[in-house]
Amino acid sequence: MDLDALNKIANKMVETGKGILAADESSGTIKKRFDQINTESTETNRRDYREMLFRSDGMKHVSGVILFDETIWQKAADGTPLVKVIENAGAVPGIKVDEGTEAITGTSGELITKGLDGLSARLPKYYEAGARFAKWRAVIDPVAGRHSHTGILANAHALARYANLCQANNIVPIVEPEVLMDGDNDIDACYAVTQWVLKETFQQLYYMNVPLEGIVLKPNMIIPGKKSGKKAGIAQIAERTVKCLKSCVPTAVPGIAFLSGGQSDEEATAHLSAMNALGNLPWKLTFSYGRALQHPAIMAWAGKPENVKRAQTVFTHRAKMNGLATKGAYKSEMERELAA
Ligand code: 5MM
Repeated sequence: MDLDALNKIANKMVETGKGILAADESSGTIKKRFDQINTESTETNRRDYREMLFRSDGMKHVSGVILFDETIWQKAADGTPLVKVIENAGAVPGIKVDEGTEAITGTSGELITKGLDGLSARLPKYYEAGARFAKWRAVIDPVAGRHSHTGILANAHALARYANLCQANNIVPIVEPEVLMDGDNDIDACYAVTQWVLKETFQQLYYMNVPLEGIVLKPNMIIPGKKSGKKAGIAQIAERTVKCLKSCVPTAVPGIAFLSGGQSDEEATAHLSAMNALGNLPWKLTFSYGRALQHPAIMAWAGKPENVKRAQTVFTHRAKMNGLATKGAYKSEMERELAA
C-alpha cells in the first residue's frame, strides 16, 4: 500500500470548490430514473446520458465520478473510453464495488451490504481500468426497532474489510454508512443512530488497520425523517451534523463528502454551504451527490438529443452551486442565475 499516493487522491477528491458526482446507479435504479422521463434504459441511452454529464462544463466543479461497473468499461460515442473523458475533465474516476444489500436473517429486516467475496480479485482490474477510488454503501434504518447492534456491527465490519482491501490495491475507499432520511424518526433519532454507526465504523476501521489518511467518509446529514412530518431549519441541520461528526470522525480523515439521501437539490446545497460557513472544521466538507446533482439535468434531458445543451447547462449550474457550498458561499438568490 502506498499511503502517500492514497492520501494525495483522497485530498484531490475533497478539494475545495469541487465535489464528487455519484453516477453509480445500478441497473434497477437507473431504470427508475429513466422511467420518470419515459426513456428506455438501454446500454446506449445510459452511455449517452452519462457522457452528456461528463462532457459538460459542470465538470469544472467535479473532483471525482463514481461509476457503475458497466460504465467503467464503456466508450463514448466517438470511441474514447468514458474513463478518459472523466480524466480529461480533470476528475478522478471511481467505482462502486458493493453488490447491493440483503436481509440479515433473524433481525427485524436489517440489511447487510454484499460484495466482499471475490473483491480482492476485482480491485486490481478496476485499478487497471483507471479507478483510483471505490465506494461501498451500508444502509441503516434509524426508525425505532429497525436497527440493532447486530446490524450496525456487521455493516461496520464489512465497510472496514472493504476499505482494507481497497487500500491494499492503492484504491481510496469511500466509506459510506448511510443512515436513511426517509422514515418517521425525528432529528434526535437520526443524530443518535448516526453517532452509533460512525463510532462503530471507525472502531472497525481501526481493528482492520485502515489508515484514515487514505479514506473519504460519505455520511448522511442529521435530518428528521421525511415521514416524521417534522421540519428542521438549515442552521439546525448544519449545527447538528457538524456536532455529530466532530464527536465521531478523527481529524486524520482528509475529508467528508455527504450523500444527499432524498433531500431536494437546493436543500442539499444549502445545508452543505451552512456547514462550511460555520468554519473551524478539522476536515474538508464537500458533496458526493447522486440525485441532488442529477435530478434537474435528467429532467431537462428527457432522453432527447436536442435537449443535451440545456441539460448540460442545468447540470453545470447545480455543480457550480455545490462548488460554492464547499466554500460556504452559496446563497439561494444565486439559483436565479439559471433562469437568466
Ligand atoms: C447514485 O446512487 C447510488 C447508487 O444507488 P443504488 O446502488 O441503489 O443503485 C447511491 O449509492 C449513491 O452513490 C449514494 O447513496 C448517494 O446518492 P444520493 O442520491 O443519496 O446523493
